[in-house]
Amino acid sequence: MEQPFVVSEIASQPDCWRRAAQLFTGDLPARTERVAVVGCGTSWFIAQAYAVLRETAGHGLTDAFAASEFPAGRDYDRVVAITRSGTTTEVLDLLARVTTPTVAITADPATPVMKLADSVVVLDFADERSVVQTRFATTALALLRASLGESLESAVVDAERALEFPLPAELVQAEQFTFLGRGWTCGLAQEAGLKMREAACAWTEAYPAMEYRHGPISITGPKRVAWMLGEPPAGLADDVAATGGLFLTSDGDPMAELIKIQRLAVALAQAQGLDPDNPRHLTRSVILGQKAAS
Ligand code: F1P
Repeated sequence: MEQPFVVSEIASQPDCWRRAAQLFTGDLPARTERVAVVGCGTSWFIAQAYAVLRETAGHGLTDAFAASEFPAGRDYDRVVAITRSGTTTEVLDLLARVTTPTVAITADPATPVMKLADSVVVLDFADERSVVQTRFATTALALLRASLGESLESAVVDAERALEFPLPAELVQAEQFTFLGRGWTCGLAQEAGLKMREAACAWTEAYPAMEYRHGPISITGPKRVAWMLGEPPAGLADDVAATGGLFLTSDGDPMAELIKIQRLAVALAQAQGLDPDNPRHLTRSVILGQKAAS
């Protein structure tokens, strides 16, 4: 049987991140600019991760919004739009509407975003055949992390390890997954949950880790997983163990941890006979007619 495209796309992430880390980032926001980052679906979750990283690194106020929820009347110096396809309606509508200078990150230089954004960073080498985004999303984040002065070297090494990591049988047999994050990894946790829903129709949830005890813990139990991206809060592992659920975490780069989850999503899809490249009801991008867009 032929491998789905997503398998080789997942495997190419270390190379893509290396390449992204070497790109010119002068078109991306400069220090002190007040920035809004927007996207839809996966791209929104990457926007969330970047927003926290940029602000925490002291580069200036950074907010993330679903493109459809961009607040009217806010004063930003720059809008950063993330869109693999370059065709997502809500993103294009926003770019056409705002008077703030804009920059887009896309995979496809033959799409409308090229004209609608004031400047564009093209990551065509990270484009994908699978509807489900993996490498474009993490490569965009690698680029954004590099633009903040971060070295991606150890992330790349961790990513290579994550590709070899044997997925434990109890993970493949689990019936529910809760992904947890703190700071910038809250966006990654959301992306992890989305990946498993899209590719494997899995029951997943995602929360900031400290919110887990405020209700979501009721879901965890035997055959269910709580998976922390990044460093767990004190006592969380014990709290999950007390439910009978499986707690997972690692010291590696959280983007590498996401790779393990992408691989699990593919494994779960294949175990059910699903095509992880083409999830049901999903298209490469959402292009709305005029009525639905308003
Ligand atoms: C955004 C997106 C994807 C989702 C699906 C529909 O696409 O919401 O995250 O998986 O493919 O489109 P884009 O704006 O980044 O191309």
